[in-house]
Amino acid sequence: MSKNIIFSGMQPSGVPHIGNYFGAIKNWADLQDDYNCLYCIVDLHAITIRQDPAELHKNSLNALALYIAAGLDPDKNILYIQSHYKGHTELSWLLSCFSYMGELGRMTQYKDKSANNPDNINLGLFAYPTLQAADILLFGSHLVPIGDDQKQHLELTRDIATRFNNIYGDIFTIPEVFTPKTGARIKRLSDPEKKMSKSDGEANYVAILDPADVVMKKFKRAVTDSDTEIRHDPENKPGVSSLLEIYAVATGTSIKSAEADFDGKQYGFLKTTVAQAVIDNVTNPIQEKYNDLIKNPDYLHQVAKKNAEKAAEIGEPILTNVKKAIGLLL
Ligand code: AQP
Repeated sequence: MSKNIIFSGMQPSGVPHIGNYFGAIKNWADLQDDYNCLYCIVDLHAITIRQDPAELHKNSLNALALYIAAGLDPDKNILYIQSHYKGHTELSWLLSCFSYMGELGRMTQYKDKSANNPDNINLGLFAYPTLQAADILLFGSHLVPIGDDQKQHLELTRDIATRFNNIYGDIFTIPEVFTPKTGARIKRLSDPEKKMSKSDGEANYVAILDPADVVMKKFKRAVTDSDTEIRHDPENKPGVSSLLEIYAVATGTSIKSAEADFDGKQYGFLKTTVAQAVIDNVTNPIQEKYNDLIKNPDYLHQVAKKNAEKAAEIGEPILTNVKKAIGLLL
């Protein structure tokens, strides 16, 4: 029996951070043996915010190297760049005729990114969730592993697919969401009320490619509170709780046992221990492999090309079914 399909992606809008890793990439690696997985670098999503061309170009190939360095096997998974397979934009247009202005306008990400970029509230930013729906539905995906912030978009994908199926029959698979129990929303160290985000600038996030001393420095500056007790209480102690969560996901322990490890300890010790856990278990091992891979851009281009072809092999029959159902002349 063939395996169920997973689709997920990440924007090459900056160097990925530990939120992207714990919320998404780490879980992708954990799921790769049990599913047929497409893990995409969603460059078309990234350009909904103005990107520097040279940076975007560099970040796209670097993201591919990072996927592999983080444990995604390029022979087992379909690792590719979104713009290399035209099926994404083609299905996105078709689905835009089944996406309502009202529902797109209600998306939190649209509201946040519009507020942060008032001079560039473009159509692509508004239609971002329709392109995301196309990414997912194009491959008959069963499961979509994402961080918390993308749950609302996944709900919308399900609504669009259901709406389409109600009109034309069972064309789309309705995907399920997968979010990790811990690590689905890693907070900014400087402001633990907000989620860590690539677009906040590197000073505000712990990048997977930050050298060990930089990771340590960023954690040492983490905002905590004026109390002294180390316990998990997100409402009253967001900074300390966030550090405990990062420690738990970085070491593979539960929040309860993370709390026990720091019982009676001081905040300074908590910060440096969490930093060291991230360095030892995440950033250092990934960087070691990444630094090798990035020396060989030809190999990375080959992986991207071959895998975009594999994606098209899965996507084309589904795209054809959609066009037939709508009544386009083929
Ligand atoms: N802080 C986070 N904690 C846990 N998961 C997170 N993700 C993002 N931030 C966190 C998850 O990472 C995957 C890839 O995200 P993305 O690059 O497609 O876009 P995003 O969600 O908008 O992430 P960023 O870092 O905030 O990017 P920018 O600033 O460019 O918009 C997704 O599964 C996401 O949930």
